[in-house]
Amino acid sequence: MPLTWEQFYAENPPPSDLEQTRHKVENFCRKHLDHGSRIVLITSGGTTVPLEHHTVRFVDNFSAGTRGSASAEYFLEIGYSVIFLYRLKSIEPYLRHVAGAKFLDMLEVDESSENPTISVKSSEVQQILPVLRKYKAAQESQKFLQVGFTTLSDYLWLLKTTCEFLPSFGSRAMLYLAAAVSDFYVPATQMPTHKIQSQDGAPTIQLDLVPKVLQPLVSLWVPDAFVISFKLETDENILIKKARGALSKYKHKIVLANLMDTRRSRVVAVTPDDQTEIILTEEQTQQGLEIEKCIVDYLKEEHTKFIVGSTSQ
Ligand code: PAZ
Repeated sequence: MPLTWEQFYAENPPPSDLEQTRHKVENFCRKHLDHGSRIVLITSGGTTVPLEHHTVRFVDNFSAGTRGSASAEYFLEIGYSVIFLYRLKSIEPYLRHVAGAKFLDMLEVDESSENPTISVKSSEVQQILPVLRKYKAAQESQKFLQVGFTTLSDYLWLLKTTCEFLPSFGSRAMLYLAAAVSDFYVPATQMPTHKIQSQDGAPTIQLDLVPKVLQPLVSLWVPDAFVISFKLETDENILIKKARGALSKYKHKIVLANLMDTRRSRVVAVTPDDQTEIILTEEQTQQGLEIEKCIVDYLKEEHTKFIVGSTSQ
């Protein structure tokens, strides 16, 4: 029998710094509530499932955090306050444009004086400047809060904790659940304390089902919010059926359905009585447009209708 979500939280301890994070999220939400702004909680990247308490090995998934980090930039651009719940060391907003070894190639050193100076090569300024401007604007607006996780259990604790502060935004809160969250895990009670030893032979690892926290999230934690989940599949034949199944089970607003191979160019927004294809053409990609911009523009409109509908009731 899979655990209920309550049992999962009872059996898996929170991250050690949960209270500090709770404090940060509370302050952030309080600050932006005053200004009546919309807020979005974005989850991004994949969770790990440790195989040992002193973790050397873990089960991971492919998600790089591109969807979440690009979307965060676009939500900030249109005025949302953004809580970015992301897998540590996955792709981050703004940094994603300059990450990697190429960044060092963009710099030059002047060692002609006693105090060497470092500057951006003039040939690179046009690439860095727009990103830097957007990053600085996000920092100055103080509308961007990053909260990091690594394991599945930390993710679920941080998600629940963040949700404590969203109900005061009512329908102005959006949840954009793009993280790839493991469906399976090794319960703490069945995990060895120390590194699994090869001399003991090939291990048999039994994975249990993770309870679906989308259910309490929608019905209990943030009942008035505009909740969007993602559905990833590799088989086109089951994609929309699975998205519809999730909508009817959890009763949230939209499932953004995508296939792994085409996720950068096609997402289907499935609602209870409709579906809208969001497609990026080859030409648009070449012009530098990202599908996340189209997704965020679409969601902004849908969120507006939702807020209007909620306040007129
Ligand atoms: O992080 P990424 O850009 O590499 O991938 C994004 C994604 C495919 C993880 C996301 O669009 C998604 O579908 N998330 C939900 C996955 C799921 O079905 O649990």
